Amino acid sequence: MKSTFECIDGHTAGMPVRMIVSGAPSLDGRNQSERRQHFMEEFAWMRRALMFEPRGHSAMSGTFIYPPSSDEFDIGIIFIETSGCLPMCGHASIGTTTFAIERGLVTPKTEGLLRLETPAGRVDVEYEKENDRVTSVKLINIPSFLLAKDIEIESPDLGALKVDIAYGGNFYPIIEQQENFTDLSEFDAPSLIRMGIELREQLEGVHNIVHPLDTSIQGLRHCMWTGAALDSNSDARACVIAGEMVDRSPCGTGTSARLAQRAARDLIAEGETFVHESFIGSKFTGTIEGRTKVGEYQAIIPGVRGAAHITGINTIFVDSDDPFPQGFML
Ligand code: PYC
Repeated sequence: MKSTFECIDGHTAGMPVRMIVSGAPSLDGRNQSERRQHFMEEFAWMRRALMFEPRGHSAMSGTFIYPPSSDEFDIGIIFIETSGCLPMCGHASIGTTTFAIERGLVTPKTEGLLRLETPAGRVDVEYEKENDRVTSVKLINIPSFLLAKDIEIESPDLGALKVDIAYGGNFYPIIEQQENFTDLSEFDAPSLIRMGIELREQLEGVHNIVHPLDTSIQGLRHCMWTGAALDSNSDARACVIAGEMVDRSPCGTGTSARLAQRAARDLIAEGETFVHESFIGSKFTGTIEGRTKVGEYQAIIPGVRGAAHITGINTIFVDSDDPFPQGFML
């Protein structure tokens, strides 16, 4: 038996996006959140086949696109990563919007605005075009909030640390520069990954990390180490550990979480920008688009602007004769 997937490959700020345009499984559910549950229960093999080696690699990330569940949206999305199915992914939303518009795969109701139905909720995406090229994309992300601040934790490598946890579509422990962690630039990527995984496990043991309005969103799959920007025009740098790899982009949901954290700490206001650099120096520009509440939490509506590029068209086969139909990870 052979399955065939037509894909558009590209990247957002250096982070891969593989948008699968044919071969998506039919999913049960009244919305993308329920469809995500069905996908995770029955189609994990498909995610592994398309993300893992030899068809993907340890930092691969992608999306399936679906007709939306109502007129309120233009397109439905399921996010797939090497680490699982995220409720929301910012860099993949920027990439998917760019690729779908450039390739004419979706006709938005309003030119310049694509309304995404993601498992975490509605995400409006404003895009700018020059001829056929989408040059800039701004996500108006889901309400984001600071869940907990100044959690004291003992890192086996670094000693005593203070950590905030914020939500921006996923939950992020954020380690700002402090006495025992002066800058992410002092560590290599493997050390940041190892320490990030350790810290996540420790925090999950001491803190209940659940979205107040959607209990299907819980736990920590990410971690954000911070540092001084490389470029004097940027505000700060972050190394986001997603699953077991480093996000090459500044991370859309991570940038949203950091904006929520900074807003809660009165470090940014509406009308100001926050230029966030990734581990490799690529950039997203964050803004505060509005304020709201999520359950008991004061929240913001984050804006995240970035750009994406198509690198190729890929037809992927998954053949049952292949010794690695579900791929592998080292
Ligand atoms: O951009 O939101 C994001 C993201 C999540 C994991 C990797 N990138």
